[in-house]
Amino acid sequence: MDFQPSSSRANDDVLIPAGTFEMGDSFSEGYPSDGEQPVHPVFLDSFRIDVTAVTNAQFAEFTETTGYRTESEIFGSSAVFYLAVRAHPSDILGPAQGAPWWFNVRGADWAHPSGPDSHWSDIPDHPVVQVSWNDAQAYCRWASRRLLTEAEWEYAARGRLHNRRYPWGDELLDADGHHQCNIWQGTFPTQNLLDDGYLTTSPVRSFPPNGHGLFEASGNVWEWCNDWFLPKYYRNSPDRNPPGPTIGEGRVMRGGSYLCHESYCNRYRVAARSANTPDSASGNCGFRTAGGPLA
Ligand SMILES: [Ca+2]
Repeated sequence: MDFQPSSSRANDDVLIPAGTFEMGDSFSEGYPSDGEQPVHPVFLDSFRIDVTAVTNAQFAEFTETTGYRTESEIFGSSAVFYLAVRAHPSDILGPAQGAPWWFNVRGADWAHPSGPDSHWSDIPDHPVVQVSWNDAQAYCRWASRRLLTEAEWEYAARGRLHNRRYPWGDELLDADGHHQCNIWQGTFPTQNLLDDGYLTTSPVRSFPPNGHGLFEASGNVWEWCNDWFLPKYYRNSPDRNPPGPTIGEGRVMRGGSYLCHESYCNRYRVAARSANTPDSASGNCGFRTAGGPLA
């Protein structure tokens, strides 16, 4: 299901026209602690958005041009899903506390996304992962781009649809039974049936685009947004170009990943929210960029 060849240069992007949408979970399916409600109208000025997440090839151009070292490279290790690890056993430093399906792997970084025995050049058209929010900001500065606000992300991901569950509608499968995004099928985290074809990342443009032409807005990898994360933000956020809270501990992540499953993390829905600290990186989080002034 490859729709177009992906570019190793600057991303293709599309203009999202100004408009108003209903932001939030109108199905009451989110985890209450995530703060997906109340649903509230938001007006946004127009902006541009990448049609795909930033790829390994694009991130490689950034690091080769600038010499930039990501935070995982400086730390010397990063989080890899246990079934994806490609490393000598001595480089597996142990499971993450509270999430034993994540192994902290020495030598895992954006260029070695599954550990030292993996390399980005084998998967140049996959989204870059093992990048922190700070790394994503560094890329954006180099590319004269910026991260999306959380409201921009949701507005674009909805693809001209209103109050729907996913970027393409309300059902996970299309009329022919095909998967529309890369998530987890089976029993998390032990058995992945691979019905959608992928255990971990898929190439960008592997699944049909939404109504704005955005690929993989749902599933595949989480995408960093610019905002601080505050679960109660929707209760009194601005109704025009909300910039996110002024303070926080984590930065917003959107879209869910190949590890999402209804039983464990149903955050592949378009209203779903999550966050991580800005220096964190993992094998299932990347980003896409925006153009135009930040709200
Ligand atoms: Ca999958």
